[in-house]
Amino acid sequence: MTQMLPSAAVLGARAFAALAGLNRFSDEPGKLTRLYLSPAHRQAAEWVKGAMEVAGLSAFIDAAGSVQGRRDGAAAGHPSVMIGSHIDTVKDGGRFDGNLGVVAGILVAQALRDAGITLPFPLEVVAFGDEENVRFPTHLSTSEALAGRYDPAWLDGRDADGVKLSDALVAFGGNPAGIPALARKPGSIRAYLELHIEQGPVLEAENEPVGIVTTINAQSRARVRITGEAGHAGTVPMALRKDALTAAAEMALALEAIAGSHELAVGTVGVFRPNPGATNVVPGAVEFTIDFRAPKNETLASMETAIRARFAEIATRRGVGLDIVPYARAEAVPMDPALQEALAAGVTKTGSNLATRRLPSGAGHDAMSMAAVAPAAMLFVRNEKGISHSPLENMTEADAGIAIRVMLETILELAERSK
Ligand code: HGY
Ligand code: MN
Ligand code: MN
Repeated sequence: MTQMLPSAAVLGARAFAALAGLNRFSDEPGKLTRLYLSPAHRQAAEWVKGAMEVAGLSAFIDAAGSVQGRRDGAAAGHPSVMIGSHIDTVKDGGRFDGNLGVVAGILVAQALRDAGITLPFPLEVVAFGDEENVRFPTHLSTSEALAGRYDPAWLDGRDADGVKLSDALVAFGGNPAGIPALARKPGSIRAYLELHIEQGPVLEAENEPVGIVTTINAQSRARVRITGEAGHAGTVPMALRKDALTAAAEMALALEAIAGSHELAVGTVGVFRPNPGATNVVPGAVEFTIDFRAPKNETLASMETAIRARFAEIATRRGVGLDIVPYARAEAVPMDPALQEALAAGVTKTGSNLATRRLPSGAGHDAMSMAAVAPAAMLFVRNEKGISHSPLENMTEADAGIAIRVMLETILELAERSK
């Protein structure tokens, strides 16, 4: 049966051609910025829906803005196997983060349809729209919708321009009231599989094209607001200042030190907005974000305690106000062991010389949400120097082809196991 299937080389070429089509849609000319519910997201969603239909899937854009495609199995009533990832990006992001996993699902469906193979279970492909959570204070909201864990408070969240998520969703063509109905019943999805670039250095360092994810690290994000006193940069004596920016800067360095002193942890201040932001004004306020992660939940909890204590001490000593507003928290999510084995079988069938390397994920993924409603597993594919969330993100067509062929072989392995 597998002789009818496209080779890894053909799949890689198809993937790069599809990504070139999909990545025309950006909110910023000359960069790849495709934020949730933006005009570029709408264009990309329409493109994905069309590509799904060409591949033999019936497809629609759902109430939360994700694109869902489905091809029925040989018999009714079986739980589906879903391949998913996301088509939203960070600002000035890379071409492969999320997009590759969606294109992979479409190409797997197309290859099975072209080979005349009907699976014993429905095959679904989903392009989630809010995995990066860059525009609104949400956390994996579109996959959480399918997991039945959508937080209605997200609808009231606002972006940097003050646009409310619910208003943006309606303008996009979505339907806030229709989100609860997106929740999948436990047992209705037999497996959720996601192909994603590693966004780290391990596979490249070990000269392996693919790897199997064991666990997705725990993570927490918060918005922090520092309130000091704006003043004339030329007249306010240093000893009398309540400089919000220098207080925030000391907190950013404290986060860095805390992350550095916890095992395999990371901590990042990615957004830093001083106000009013004028050369000759002592900043009266600063809004910044913190993002910290660790492989173990208890490490994350210890970091959170240290962060709150250090930030409070700095605020008191400097006489500024401190407001920490957490908006996203995810426990570490182990990947399903049986699905990891199915992926390992898919790797071996693709190339006996390929290692079934296991490794954790420092990055978050929609698989964290989907693991709440289905067994979930992820396949990593090597990307150049592990660079991601950057226009320098790159990978080879050959590796993309190998990874998509592994996904194809894994789906066939699951079909075999359901006999
Ligand atoms: O931030 C993350 O871990 C993911 O890329 N959204
Ligand atoms: Mn991603
Ligand atoms: Mn990302």
